[in-house]
Amino acid sequence: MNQPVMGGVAAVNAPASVKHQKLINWVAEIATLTKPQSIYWCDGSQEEYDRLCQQMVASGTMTRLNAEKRPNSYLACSDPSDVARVEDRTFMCSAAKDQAGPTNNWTDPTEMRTTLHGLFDGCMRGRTLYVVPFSMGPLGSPIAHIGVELSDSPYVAANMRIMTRMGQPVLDALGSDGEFVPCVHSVGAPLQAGQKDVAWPCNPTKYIVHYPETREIWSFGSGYGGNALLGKKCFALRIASNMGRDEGWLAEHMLILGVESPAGKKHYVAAAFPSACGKTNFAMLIPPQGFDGWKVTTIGDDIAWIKPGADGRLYAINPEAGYFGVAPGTNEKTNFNCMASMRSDTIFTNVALTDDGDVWWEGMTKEAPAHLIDWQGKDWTPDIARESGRKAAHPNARFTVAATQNPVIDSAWDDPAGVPISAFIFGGRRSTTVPLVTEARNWVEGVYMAATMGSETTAAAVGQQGVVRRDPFAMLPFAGYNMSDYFQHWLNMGRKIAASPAELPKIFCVNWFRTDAAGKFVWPGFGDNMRVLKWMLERIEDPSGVRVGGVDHLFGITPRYEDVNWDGIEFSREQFTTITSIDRDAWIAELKLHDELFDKLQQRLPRELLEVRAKLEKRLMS
Ligand code: O2Y
Ligand code: MN
Repeated sequence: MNQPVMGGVAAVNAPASVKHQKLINWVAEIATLTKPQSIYWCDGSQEEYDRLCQQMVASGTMTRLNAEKRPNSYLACSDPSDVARVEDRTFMCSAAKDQAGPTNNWTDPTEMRTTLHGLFDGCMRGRTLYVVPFSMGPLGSPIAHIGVELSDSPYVAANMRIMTRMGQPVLDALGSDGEFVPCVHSVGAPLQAGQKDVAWPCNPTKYIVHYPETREIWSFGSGYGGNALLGKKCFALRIASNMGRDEGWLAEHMLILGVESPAGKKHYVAAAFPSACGKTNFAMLIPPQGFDGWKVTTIGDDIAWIKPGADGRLYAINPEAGYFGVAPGTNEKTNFNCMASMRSDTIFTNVALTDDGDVWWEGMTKEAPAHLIDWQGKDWTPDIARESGRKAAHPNARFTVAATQNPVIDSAWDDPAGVPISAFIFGGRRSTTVPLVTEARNWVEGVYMAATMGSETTAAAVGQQGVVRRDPFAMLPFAGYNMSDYFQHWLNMGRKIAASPAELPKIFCVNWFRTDAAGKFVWPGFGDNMRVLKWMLERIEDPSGVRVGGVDHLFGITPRYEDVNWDGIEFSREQFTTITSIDRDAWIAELKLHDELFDKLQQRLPRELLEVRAKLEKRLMS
């Protein structure tokens, strides 16, 4: 229930069940600064979610989709200026600049607090402040952590209910003195008395700010995705990576999947890929023909929190409870399970509306509908698209859907203990140079592979296309502290596991994107990635390579043609050579690119990685 304004400041009026005085005081403090019209504490119920969505339909923020086509689903279209994460406006405000390191934007925290105080003063006027208590990970899990987001956006409150465990159970878990990460969010669009609201309020001035020492997040000006749903990139990666470094665990930009053989042998792997490399597709992979009895199941599609267990092994949870995936390109062939997940109870953002009240995006069907309303509310036809190049859906259009709607959700996805990780996979988009799959010879060489990971830029990103950018561990925009120290943390974690009775997880590097002389992808990808996964699993089960072999080359071990299962596909030895060969000249050039990254990171770079670099060069030159 909204609370009345008292003496110019909205009454905090926390529910009687809230016993956490520090939380109540903090809500009062932020309300005094931001001056909302009312304060609403979210309980996370279905009734509340339905009510918020109905309110947004009435205000024009959302359109309810045809209940027969897409039950209980909505379309929200953002302001055209507010469509993606704003990396250049994202700051890690550590006390010292070198704590943030050369890959993060940094501003002195005192200076930033002054700037933000000015922006947040009165920024929620005329709006409701939603108190959104959320848990990243199963409530009560030793791997999970709690946050509270104060936001003036009902779109954020509704999305947070899908993306996290949100509401009253979290307040109950907090009790009177539980720890939480405070997250303050405003769209930065106060309303004067009588002023009519717009469908998607936001502000051209944007700040996504993290204070790593005090574990705080402040976000101003955007209502979109990673900028506004603060549990995701801001907490689960940037702040959590700081927590992980200090407490001895890992917060990673990784999907987690389970893979089970017909004999019932099951392993979990965590995989890191930069954007536009098919992470959600890999997390929901359907094994191809010839793999009868093999099962792939999803724990998570984007983020992994990984802590050492009492037995020394690494245990992972998906801190999220939903998927905020890219819609364009998703279809029944590329990701059947994802399409099945969003048949109902989904919030779509920036896709197109069909004439019969459903949604559509580029790549959803072979043929586009004859008429649509595009994501900017304009008429769209295939002819208009041909003439103007205008897309029906924004390339970064999204769906928000609960993980429980995924038909291949793993039975342990919500297990507070997490799942044991047998291997890490790192991948990028490379048309040349990097083989289909390589197993690292040891942990340090695996960390080197991940640290020097590169990916070719695509049309999805601003700037030149086809240029190789380094994206260490796929964490370039998300590592919340100095990247060199992050590498050191991975090396330290390996040392710790090696000193325990547990087996070190294997590390693999993959590249689904090698092309032939005509520039065409050689590897079919999607479900056929199962062939690579199977080889990895066999290597995990048989580390000495007695039963399943490979060739030892410059930077690791790659399967021979006969080491891969080719049932159900025609894929020649020559094709296999095209995607696994090591070109000496290309690798000499590649090492120079590694040097560019290392030069940027300079003196804090771990010595072990420079030693691997030197060894690689020696092998190349011999
Ligand atoms: O544009 C946004 O705000 C979404 S970014 C995102 C969303 C889901 C999963 N991954 C990402 C990403 O940028 O890595
Ligand atoms: Mn991501």
